[in-house]
Amino acid sequence: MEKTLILLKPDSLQRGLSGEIISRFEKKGFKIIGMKLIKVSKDLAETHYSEHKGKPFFEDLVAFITSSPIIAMVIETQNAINIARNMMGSTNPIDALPGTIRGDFGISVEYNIIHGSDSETSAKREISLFFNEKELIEYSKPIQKWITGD
Ligand code: IDP
Ligand code: MG
Repeated sequence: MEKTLILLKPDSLQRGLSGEIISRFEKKGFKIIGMKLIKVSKDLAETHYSEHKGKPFFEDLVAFITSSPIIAMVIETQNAINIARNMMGSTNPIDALPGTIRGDFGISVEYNIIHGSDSETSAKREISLFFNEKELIEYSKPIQKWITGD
């Protein structure tokens, strides 16, 4: 099963949307294997978003993600990365379709609610930035066979 890192950004918690968003992933059939509330440090924010270093929005992005707590989670299913990205919607809520998380709740590209890894390589890198092995819990859910046949 594929794993992906999801961050519920500070605006999610400030706006009381975290339960709704977690619920969408649960209902879709993802298994939550790691979850925590954290205040992201500047170092972690800069490392996590290092691909954007030098871009005009980088400093504001780091300031935003460190401004208030986030919920970090690792969720798992078949094709988890692409399915989660589709559920999130386009980066800019202007382009995000209704029915997606950003399409339903977002207005601004800076305050766009959620992060999700965009490839297998970034999922591996990002999961290891936010979680150590002991914090990821493998367990079985009997309903799994009714979701994916596994
Ligand atoms: P993603 O979050 O959909 O993967 P990325 O391109 O990786 O999008 O950008 C990371 C985050 O940086 C976005 O979620 C968004 O909050 C912010 N961002 C991206 N592009 C812009 C921009 O042009 N202006 C301001 N913020 C941006
Ligand atoms: Mg990205």
